[in-house]
Amino acid sequence: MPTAKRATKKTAAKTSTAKKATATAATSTAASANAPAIEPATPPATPPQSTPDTLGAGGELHQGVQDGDRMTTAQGIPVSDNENSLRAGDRGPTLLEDFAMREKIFAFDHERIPERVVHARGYGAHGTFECTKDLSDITAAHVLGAKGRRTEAFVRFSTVAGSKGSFDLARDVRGFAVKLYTAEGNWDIVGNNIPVFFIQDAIKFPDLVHAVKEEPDRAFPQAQSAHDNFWDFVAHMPESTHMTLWQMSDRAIPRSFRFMDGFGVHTFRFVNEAGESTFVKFHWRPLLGKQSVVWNEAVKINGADPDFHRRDLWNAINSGDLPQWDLAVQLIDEKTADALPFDILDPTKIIPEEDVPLQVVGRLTLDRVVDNDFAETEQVAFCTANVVPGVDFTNDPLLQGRNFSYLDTQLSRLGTPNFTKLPVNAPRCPVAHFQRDGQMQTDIPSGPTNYEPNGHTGADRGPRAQDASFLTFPQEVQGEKRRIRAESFADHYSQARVFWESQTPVEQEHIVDAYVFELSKCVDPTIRRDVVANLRNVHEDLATQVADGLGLELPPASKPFVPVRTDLPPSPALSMLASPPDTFEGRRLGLLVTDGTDAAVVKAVQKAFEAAKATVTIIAPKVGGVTLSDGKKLPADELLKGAPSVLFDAVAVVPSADGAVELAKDPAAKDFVNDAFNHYKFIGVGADALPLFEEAGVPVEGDPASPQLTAKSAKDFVKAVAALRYWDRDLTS
Ligand code: HDD
Repeated sequence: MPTAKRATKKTAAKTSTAKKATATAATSTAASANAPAIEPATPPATPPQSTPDTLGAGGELHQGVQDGDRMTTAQGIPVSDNENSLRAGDRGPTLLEDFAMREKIFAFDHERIPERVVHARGYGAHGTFECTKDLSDITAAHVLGAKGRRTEAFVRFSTVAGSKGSFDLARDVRGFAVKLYTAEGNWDIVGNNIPVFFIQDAIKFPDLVHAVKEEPDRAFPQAQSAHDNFWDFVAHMPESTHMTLWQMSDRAIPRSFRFMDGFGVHTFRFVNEAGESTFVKFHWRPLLGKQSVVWNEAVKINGADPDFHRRDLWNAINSGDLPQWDLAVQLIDEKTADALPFDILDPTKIIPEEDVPLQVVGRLTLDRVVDNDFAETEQVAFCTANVVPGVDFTNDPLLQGRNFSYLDTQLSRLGTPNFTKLPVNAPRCPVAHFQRDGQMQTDIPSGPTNYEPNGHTGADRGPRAQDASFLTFPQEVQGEKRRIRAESFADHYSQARVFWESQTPVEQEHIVDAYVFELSKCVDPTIRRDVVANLRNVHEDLATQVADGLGLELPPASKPFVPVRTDLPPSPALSMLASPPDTFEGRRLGLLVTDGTDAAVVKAVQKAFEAAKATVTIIAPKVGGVTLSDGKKLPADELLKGAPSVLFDAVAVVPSADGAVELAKDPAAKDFVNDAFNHYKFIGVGADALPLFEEAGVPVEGDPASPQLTAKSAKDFVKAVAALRYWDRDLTS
């Protein structure tokens, strides 16, 4: 822990010293860039000499890289010139002796570490978890042991398939990994925004990931599942059917990390102080509700702002609009588990909320962006095996495999078992163990005793008292050693059917469209046929509509291992649109203005949306802004050409009469209103805006979600946009 503490202190001091270092470098640059001599006019002061009693300048150990007030090499040697390498003569060869240049390029050459084999593209933030319900009767976990107890947290969101530089709005599962730095060690809940998984056994994970990532011979498609390998795998793995339905739903194209669920996926175990166990499923539920984009929007967002999700999180946290999730648990005793129609160890199944209700036990608030993306977000290392006393595993075969995989992968990514010393990974409680050495050991454990038991380090250095330690739940285990899949895992379609039946017609249409799009990208037509053959076991309506969309003759259904259950009731909780957020809080309005726009309207809209805790982005034909009707200048946040309507949750178009005529000639303005309309968004139509809508062919007149926007109606407009989309808009008219 000393490492973490030191690092935190330095972070505070960092900003000012970093600025100073930059200023120093800039001065020397100005002095030396055009000058023939390599020596700066004023040589830097000689550093104090180390004596046997001191370490470096102040006798302190320095580990920060921006601590000093002048530029040095990593060895601490003051650098005289950061512009010119050391040469023999002013036009002569560069000398190998130039240790400063060689060290700088050496460090640069090694700046990158291997990206995560999955979830490479991610974005992290710090936060706090607060226990809102004392759960000590169910679990000994300290973090949940007292209402109001607060615990430091770090969260990393991610896409799965794309590389680190891919775009944010891929149709993909989102990772939702939470690290809780509890008083009893780090607890990681390494989850996704979808509550089930593609496969039941970890041994299939490499196959799944190989199939979904770019095809190995051609290295494309990148960050997309719409290709032969993925759907070929799916067609041959009926257990993936349930998850692919979720993946084809709008859950896989979230509007923002802030508006999506998180799930622990597996069934875990809580164990209380008396040693009693309860099965548990973890759910993170966004306080601002769930929201997704539509596919056509996702495609365009990826072009307009590939960093849409990370920018959203960064802006929200920095503007004090702190994202929050409730942690809810489903608690299941052995008897309830036995009565469920599915095996709770099977990660391709959910437990419907209607059967086992959710209980909220805590709240997560993200309140701080990272100081450094590499040091924190890239180097953070999660592991499903990081559990604390009171939390334990089940025999879910996917979870068991994961427990091995995460620790293992950190070695190839971070290069050393000492990754636990990195500030973002270090526990915030004292640690005491006898693990020593290894690459990049930053601690200097003193004394000769590196073993236990011993007679020197005292009782507190040995294993802690049993009751305060992690005790594995003593579940009885017996059976023959065999490679076998339990019969209770054999039903691959019934819950997929429940999911389909629980969606609203709009959501079902989106699922069908997604299957049609993805399968249309498969070059081998047998893959389309085989996938649709599986879908016939889910629901005939789904299979028929997908086949129709593909222009495919309906193939015979594939043979399920066990009969599909058609008697299971729908679960309304599975639909996002059945219980929409009904708030515009945390969302963004794009307000398109021109010279001469009515100042009163702008003011009223800004006021109304601010009161609704939403953001208004001013968009204008020129980023310098516009002059409003009252003669005042209004700076723009965005240039119209750089801010298509896909970047906003709702738009308002309030040009002056002359401005509307100009906008009507501008393709960017026409796209702006066309897309907003086609993406079912609410559109506030200014009194003089109609020429633009007419020229763009957007029939806003009579459209209930495109009301006239005046200074007086701004408050009504902000209420209306809380519906987020007007799905009943008839796009054929
Ligand atoms: Fe995994 C990363 C979530 C199955 C092996 N996984 C990773 C991350 C998340 C998940 C959120 C990113 C963590 C971060 O932000 O650093 N993974 C899941 C979920 C799964 C799942 C919810 C199923 C329920 N994963 C899974 C299996 C295996 C892995 C079955 C291997 C047997 N996952 C990994 C990994 C990664 C990883 C290769 C890549 C980078 C890392 O771990 O640290 O070990």
